[in-house]
Amino acid sequence: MSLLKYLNETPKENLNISTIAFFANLEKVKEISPSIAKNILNELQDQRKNLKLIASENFSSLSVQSAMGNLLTDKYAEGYPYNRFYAGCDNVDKIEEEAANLAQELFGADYAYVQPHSGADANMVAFLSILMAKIQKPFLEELETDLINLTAEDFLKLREKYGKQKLLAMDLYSGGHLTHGYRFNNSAIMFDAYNYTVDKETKLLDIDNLRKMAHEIKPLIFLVGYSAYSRKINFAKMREIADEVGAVLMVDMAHFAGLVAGGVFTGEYNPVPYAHVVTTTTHKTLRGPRGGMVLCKKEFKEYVEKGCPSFLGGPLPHVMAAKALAFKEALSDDFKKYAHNIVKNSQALADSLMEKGVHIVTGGTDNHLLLVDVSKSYGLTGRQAENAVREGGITLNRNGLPFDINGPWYTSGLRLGTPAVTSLGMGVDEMKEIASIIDNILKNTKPAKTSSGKASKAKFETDLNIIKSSKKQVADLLLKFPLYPEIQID
Ligand code: DSN
Repeated sequence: MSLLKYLNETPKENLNISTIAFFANLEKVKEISPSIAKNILNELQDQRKNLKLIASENFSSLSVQSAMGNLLTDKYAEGYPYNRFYAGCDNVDKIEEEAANLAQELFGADYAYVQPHSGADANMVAFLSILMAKIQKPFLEELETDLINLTAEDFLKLREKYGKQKLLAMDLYSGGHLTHGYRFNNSAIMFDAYNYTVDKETKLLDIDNLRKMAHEIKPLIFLVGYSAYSRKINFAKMREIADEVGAVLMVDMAHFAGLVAGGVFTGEYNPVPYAHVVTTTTHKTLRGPRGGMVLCKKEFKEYVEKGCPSFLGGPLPHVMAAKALAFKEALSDDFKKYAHNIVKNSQALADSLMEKGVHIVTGGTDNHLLLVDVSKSYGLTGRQAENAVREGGITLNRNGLPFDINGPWYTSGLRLGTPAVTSLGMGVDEMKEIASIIDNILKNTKPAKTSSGKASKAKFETDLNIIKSSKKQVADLLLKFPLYPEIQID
């Protein structure tokens, strides 16, 4: 259907602004590239047809999306509000200021920097700010000079000092992130990086071991946070450890920011009062546009606000506008209910799977995600399980598990998350149904044999009748909880 057809064929009282806007946008895209327009439409259909359990994704509101798709993308605004390197930034100043103020209100932070384009960028801005506050500042003070007047020789000395700094963060397989000192990432090039793991038996963070490592290593930055750990963390204890060894406590709450904003993680489980610097994405549990943000204590503000030039180029004004809307949405009572329901749903999903004998890492979840050990439960790799489940209409991602012997490509796990299905309005009953669909597919899937007769790590055989019935079950479920019902297209 086209915009004109929709306008002509729909009774005036049924015309819907979201549908008109969606069609109008597609028509404009189509003028230049019909294939891109087609893929945008296909993505909507894909997300409507398949059930999204990717723990790091969500469905942002149509208002958030509208704030993102407009002329603000054309504006350069390097600098920060009211201190720009370009003329004509008056409107962007107001937008960035509003987004930052709302973020400060939402999280109770001293300062919010809303320019980072992603969580990885936010982490880089945070790392550099900490290096400047803790290494550069005293170095310059001692020499009674500034960066511009520093001699080439002394600048080399400063660079040598930067290179010797230690980062202590969670190991990737224990649930940490690539930017937390993984060897293939810039964080391991910038820092002398050390990783703590979870306990071999319980797969939980081992605070005593963490404390021991922190005392041995004495890192400049003690980084806490995860992208695949299903438990809450006591940040008061983490701050205690950081203080004992004189480290800066940095928390990456990219995954659970929505649970902090929504009042699920409070008191000692809320990182903002305890950490010196907090980084996050804005598009996961927080349900905003794709982007990043840094929150910090006053002491770090003068460095964090200079994310450009330290790491970033021009900010994305359209995304900052969308962040402001998302923060406003997150300040509502509805969002609080939503955040609590995310956790109720992930616990229901974990419980239902465990009732079927499925092995869930750590035996459950306190947050929005759970890790299924598909190797122990079904004799499959994560890659086989991810693909089999997708054939049955469920989109999720494979994930390495603590001490995974299958490596980061094949993996032994699936990571399931409930932010998106909760946004659709699903509840505990639906989680039970989803658990049955997943279990039914996976218990009827097995590794295919390679030409040498070994079990393949990628190929699999599955029961096509079960795939067909699962798809139907998923479709029926999604019919009851439609994505963007305001957009009425076939
Ligand atoms: N890709 C994100 C995730 O899925 O957790 C982290 O960067």
